[in-house]
Amino acid sequence: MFRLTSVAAVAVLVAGLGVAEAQAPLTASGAWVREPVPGRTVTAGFVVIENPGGADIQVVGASSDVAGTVELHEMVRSGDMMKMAPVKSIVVPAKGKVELRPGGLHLMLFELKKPLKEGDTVTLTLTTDNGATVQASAAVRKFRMQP
Ligand SMILES: [Cu+2]
Repeated sequence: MFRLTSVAAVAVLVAGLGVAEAQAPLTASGAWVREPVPGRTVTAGFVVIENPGGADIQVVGASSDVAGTVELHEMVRSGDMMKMAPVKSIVVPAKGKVELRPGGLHLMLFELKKPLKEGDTVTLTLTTDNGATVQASAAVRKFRMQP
């Protein structure tokens, strides 16, 4: 019994070290994509990215099975208007998270390969600065402004 426990403890320790050495993976949750305006081939995607590791991780790119190109975007103030602009990377802080949401950071999906309707599911893939990828299954939803 003692022996079994020790082996398990060592295995957990080794697995833990392995993850820390290679790279702490990001997790993606709550992903969704806005139903595009009919006839448009561009839309936005949102996801919460968490970094359980002890070092900051940069997301440097994104892709999707339904889009020709995906860019990382932010909203910036221009006079009294909010405009969106591409960003090179999004830093996910160690032991922290970044929330991509309407009005803030988001993914921009261009060259949609098919019309997307509420209820569809698409895949979003994020690429980190060390070449790792994390995938999220994103539900297509209509975006309704809060009253
Ligand atoms: Cu955008």
